[in-house]
Amino acid sequence: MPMPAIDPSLIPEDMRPMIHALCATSIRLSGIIARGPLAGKLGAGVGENSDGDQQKALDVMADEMFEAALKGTGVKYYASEEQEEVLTLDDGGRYALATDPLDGSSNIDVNVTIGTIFSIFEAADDASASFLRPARDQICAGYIAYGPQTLMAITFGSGTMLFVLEPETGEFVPVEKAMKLPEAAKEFSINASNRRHWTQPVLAYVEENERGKDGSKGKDMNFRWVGSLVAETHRILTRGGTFLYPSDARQGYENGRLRMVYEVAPMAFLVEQAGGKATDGVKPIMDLTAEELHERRPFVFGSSEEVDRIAELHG
Ligand code: AFP
Repeated sequence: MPMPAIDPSLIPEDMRPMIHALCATSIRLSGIIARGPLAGKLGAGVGENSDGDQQKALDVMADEMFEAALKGTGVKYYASEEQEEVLTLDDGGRYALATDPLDGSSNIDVNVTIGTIFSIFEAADDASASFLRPARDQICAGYIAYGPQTLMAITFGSGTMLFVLEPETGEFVPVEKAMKLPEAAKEFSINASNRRHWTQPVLAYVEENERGKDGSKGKDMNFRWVGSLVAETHRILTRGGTFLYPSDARQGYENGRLRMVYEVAPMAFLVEQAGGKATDGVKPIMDLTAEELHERRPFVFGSSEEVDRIAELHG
């Protein structure tokens, strides 16, 4: 598989095998996903992950594919939503990679965009020290979206780049060298079925948006909820907006639903690198440190004006 068409000067020399393995595997995965039911029962429940979430066949398949492909590419520690413990792939490796290999799995059987999310650190002395550290220590983060296009957004800390898979050649072609997340939003995203469980500041923000021009917002806002973090993030990076998966009063949702290490932190890095903001409602995600590998974290991100307003409402 040819190297993705990415400006080599943007990738530290010895990160290339790892990035190539991620690209090559995601291209294979894209082909499987595009076949849907012709590739088998990809959305069938096959077990539970560390947190009791149901695992789908494609979750497990994707995890196995990435784990196998990353061996020998410089990855010392591999952490996955689908595996309780961190794996040591190469003792002499330089990097620690955390991934949600298949995000949005409730959408597998209904042909809605799903994705892979990854976060990369320099490996520390042990597995815990490699991942349980400030999100600002990340040296790379990205997602691959399996949708009408297969595309990859990636940052090495010098802006968020966007690549689109050219199916004819099997290469990721660069289309944006520095994505810019618009400061103003016209859309907001939250799972509205949880309204009765929200905290007061979240409810106040949503109601402000719903009142639109008739209220203090002074403009109407549109509403979107895909149920796939990668799809929402890509839309917001592209045309602005706000995403909220806050803590709520449901059992187990004291810290929302999204996982700090391999969902929240990498998306926060990509968003900040594109000029947006990402918080836990108040504090910048990039300043926060995970205490446990699979911990959840309330997550708000998007257009800076909106993220600031949400922090203001939290007083
Ligand atoms: P699944 O991978 O279990 O479908 O979860 C997807 C996700 O983590 C994230 O991609 C969505 O934004 C969020 O969950 C949707 O959560 P709700 O189903 O509670 O709306």
